[in-house]
Amino acid sequence: MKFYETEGFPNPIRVRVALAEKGLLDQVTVVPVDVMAGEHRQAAFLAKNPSGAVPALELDDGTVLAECTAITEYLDHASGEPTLTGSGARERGLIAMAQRRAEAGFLDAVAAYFHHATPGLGPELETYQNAEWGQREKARALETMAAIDGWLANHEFVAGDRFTVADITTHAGIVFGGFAKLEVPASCSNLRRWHEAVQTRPSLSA
Ligand SMILES: N[C@@H](CCC(=O)N[C@@H](CS)C(=O)NCC(=O)O)C(=O)O
Repeated sequence: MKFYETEGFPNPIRVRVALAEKGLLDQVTVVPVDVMAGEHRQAAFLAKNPSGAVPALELDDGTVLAECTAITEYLDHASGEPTLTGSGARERGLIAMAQRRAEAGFLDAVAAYFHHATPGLGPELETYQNAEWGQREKARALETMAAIDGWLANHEFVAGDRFTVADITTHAGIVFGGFAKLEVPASCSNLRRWHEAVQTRPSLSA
């Protein structure tokens, strides 16, 4: 498999963590994509992923998967028992709910703040900005951090009692917060404690 990524960027990190959790890192060839040089918007990459975003995963039969949740779903079912996306109807539903809330309300909201209300990736790449919307998304990200903090008051992990795709998405939100200079507030002590703990997992330092 080919893993198209930009090292250190939040969304590729989601797939890198999923690959490590599933023990599949040694089965991918990493293909670096130079986002800062605009490579993701050039024809060769758009032919792989018309969304013009990293990451993408090209399977050995040529199929290209994009969108981290879809890639994680594939990896989770491609190798052994599903662990990251749950097993059984109830657990799968709960994990998908937590994942989506963390993605839309936190990770994507931080991304919108970064791209619209800060210099983002710079004038060459940020061709449309709407600062007012970016600020609204910043507020949404802070609200969602508080919500996740509440979930973590009762559970060890974001979607319950085991590490799942919802934890990966939340970790990526915090990584993106680093790009946007939007830290987890001190009031979110559960979220901070959780993040310190999950960072000790080998998959997060892979
Ligand atoms: N929803 C997509 C988001 C992908 C995404 O936005 N990736 C960022 C890197 S973290 C990107 O390619 N940005 C390029 C740009 O903003 O021009 C996913 O789950 O993969």
